[in-house]
Amino acid sequence: MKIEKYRLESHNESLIKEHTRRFNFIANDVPNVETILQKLNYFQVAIPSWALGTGGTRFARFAGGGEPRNLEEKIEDIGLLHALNKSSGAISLHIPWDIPENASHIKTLAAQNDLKFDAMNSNTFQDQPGQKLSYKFGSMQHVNKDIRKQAIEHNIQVIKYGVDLGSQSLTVWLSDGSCFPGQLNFRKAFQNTLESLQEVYAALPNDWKMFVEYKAYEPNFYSTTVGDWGQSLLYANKLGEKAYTLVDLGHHLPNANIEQIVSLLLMEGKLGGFHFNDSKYGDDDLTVGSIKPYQLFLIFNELVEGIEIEKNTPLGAGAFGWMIDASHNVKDPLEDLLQSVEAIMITYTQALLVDRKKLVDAQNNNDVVTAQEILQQSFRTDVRALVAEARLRSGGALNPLSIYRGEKVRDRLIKERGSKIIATGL
Ligand SMILES: [Mn+2]
Repeated sequence: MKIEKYRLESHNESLIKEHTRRFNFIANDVPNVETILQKLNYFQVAIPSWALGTGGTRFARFAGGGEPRNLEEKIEDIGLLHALNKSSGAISLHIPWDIPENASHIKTLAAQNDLKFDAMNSNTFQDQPGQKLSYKFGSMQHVNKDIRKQAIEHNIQVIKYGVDLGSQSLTVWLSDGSCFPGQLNFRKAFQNTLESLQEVYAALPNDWKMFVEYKAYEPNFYSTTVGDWGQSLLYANKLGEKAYTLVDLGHHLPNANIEQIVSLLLMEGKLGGFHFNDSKYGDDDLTVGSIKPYQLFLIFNELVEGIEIEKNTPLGAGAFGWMIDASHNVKDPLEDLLQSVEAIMITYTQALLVDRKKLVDAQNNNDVVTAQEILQQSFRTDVRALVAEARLRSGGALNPLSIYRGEKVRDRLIKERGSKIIATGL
């Protein structure tokens, strides 16, 4: 479904007076407002095709109704989000949950919704119906060469789907590892995985990137074969210049200093992209910015410094894969995605406000207090009106969540698609 243009305009009209007052207030305080608005305009976050349905837990899944029944409807849902927030103009496909049977049709539909194809995601962490060999004991690390071959061929197939759609990157996340000491040989598992990744890497088109995503634990609870950023970086360095490390915010051990990891990966030119989510305990996949907004700010602060300042490239220039990777069982997934994208845009804006020159001076003078004040000054600035202004100028909604509810989008989707639909995904 679509929200009619005149409904969007009347929504904006109803809020414009209050918005203008708030925007003028903050705009007076912020140098380079126009540059910031342009950068916000440029920055797009991909929505994964599995995030449009209600997420499950190990125990149950409570579908919310009106979930997309196929890839076409998933694209329509993301198109709706993008029409409202103008910042989610990309889709990241998961294979085999969302195989594009007719690539040119899917490509056209995406273009009609102003969406690009971000990274393709392979899946060797599940057995699919009719699959010959099982991934129960791993995929690329497996002791059986035929199983490794099956995993390699799957990834090459995913690249082919991506080429047809105009995607330019492959994200490989492996659940490979072990649950008990002695179950596997760490070095053999690493070597097998490396050799498998090398074969996939060899099949990458020249203009493609490979993202190697790491995760500390789960579903394996003793060891993970791509367990942290060090291991991912080892693989990426051994693979070659088209291979990068991908950071998923939920994939670290508790209290890891993710901003420092980001900073060093950028220094090495090996940060490929990001999966945004938030967590309290583990890989909780909660809404971005809902638990640790200051951590998110510190990460964006490193991204802005390492990319915009050092390389003089806006974050949104297309060199990195930015994606939401969250999943919920208690929220309307579309509302959650609106919240997540909003949190990202707010945090990016706050990071743009950091007075870099003053920060460097404070660091060089060992002025710890001033350094902290500079960061917190930006983090504590209410930039919501700047984000809303950027959205307004791009033709989006002043308040996406409010118009989404006002237009009763979920009720309309349930009416159109039914209440018992379960979208493909976990
Ligand atoms: Mn992820």
